[in-house]
Order: sequence, then C-alpha cells, then structure tokens
Amino acid sequence: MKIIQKSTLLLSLTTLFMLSASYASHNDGNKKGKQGTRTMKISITNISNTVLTPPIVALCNQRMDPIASVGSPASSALEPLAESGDTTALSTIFTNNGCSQAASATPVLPGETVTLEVQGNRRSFLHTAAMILPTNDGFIYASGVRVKRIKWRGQLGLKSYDAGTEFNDEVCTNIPGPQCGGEGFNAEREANNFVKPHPGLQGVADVSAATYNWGEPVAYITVN
Ligand SMILES: [Ca+2]
Ligand SMILES: [Ca+2]
Repeated sequence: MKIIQKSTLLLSLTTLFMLSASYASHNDGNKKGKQGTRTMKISITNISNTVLTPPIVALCNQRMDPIASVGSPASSALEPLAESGDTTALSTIFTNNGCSQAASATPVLPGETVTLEVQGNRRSFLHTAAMILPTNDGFIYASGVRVKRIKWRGQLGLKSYDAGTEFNDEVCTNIPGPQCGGEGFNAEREANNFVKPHPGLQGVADVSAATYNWGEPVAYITVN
C-alpha cells in the first residue's frame, strides 16, 4: 500500500513538473512570438513630380525622439537630411537606439518605388525620411509610427515639410540634386527657424513650379 502511495505521489509530482515545464515553454514561445523579429519589406512610392533623395528607413523596438516636430526647430540631424539628403546623422541615432535600418542606394524618381528590408515586427516603430528635390529644405518623413498601424491602414501617406533651416529662395546654386546641382547643406538657418508644412514651390527663381510642384501626399509607404 505504501509503495502504491509513493508511486502515486511520484507520478503526481512528475505530472506537475511536466505541466510546469510545458507551461513555461509555452510562455517562452509567446514571449518569442511577441518580441521576435522577421525581415520586413518597407516600400516607398513617389507619387509626385519631384525626386526623393535615397530614403533611410528604420524599425525600432523602443520609442525615441521623432525625426521632426512641426513648430519646433529642426535637429542637427534633420538639417543635413532636409538640405542635402544626407542620412548619416539620422543613421547614428538609429544605431544608438538599437534599430534595424537600411538606406536606399538610389533616389526615388517620380512614379517609382524603392523597397528596403529591415528586421522588426508588428509592434516596431517605423521611421523614415528623404529630401524633396528640387527644394531648398523640403522633406518627407514619418517617425514613431507602429508597423501594425500602417498594415491596418494598408499604407501611410507622407506629406511635405519645410525644415525651416534654409530660406526658400528657389535659386539653383542653393539646391542640390539632378535638376539644379547646387549646394546642399549650409549651417545658416532661415528666419522662421522651425519645421512647418511645406508651402510648395512659388516659382520665384530658377525652379519651375509648373514642372515640379506637388500635391499631398508626396509619397506613401507600405509594409510587408
Ligand atoms: Ca525653408
Ligand atoms: Ca541650413
């Protein structure tokens, strides 16, 4: 009788242990499911007559300061992006925040799409930015948008902004890129030194508003 009781106890303990192990393993599985990452394809389509400088995209697991804040002065990382398409400083920020990132090797011409691969999941925060050419300091961006929100909506439109870091003189010597070939970054800032919705080209100098002006959004993003 005693032997049977011992066996029963041993069996119960074994069952309990197996159940706990199974439960723990199930929980680990869930954890991995939530925190695990996979390759995600981020596509940016230019639906304007402008050229977008090679975009940078990042997926981050933690919140960080946005690339731009409308109404506030541009950061020192945004200024070179908006004036010359230089993504170096933004890339450093993404690295410091442990994000997975990729930059396009080519600009995005009117009607074209670039697709970049980064690691992330539905809970990741997406960041992207590119300069609009030919403008003095026009750019598009999205920052801190959850992947699941973009997937739920199907796409995310990217509107144009003026970085507030260079006066919109529309003079080609002050505008880099294929249409103008002028200067990119300049440390000077315009009088209204804050990020604002872009007023569009005014046709006041070298750049043809009729040829290059755009509607909103300038581009859109999809995630797969
Ligand atoms: Ca400006
Ligand atoms: Ca400047």
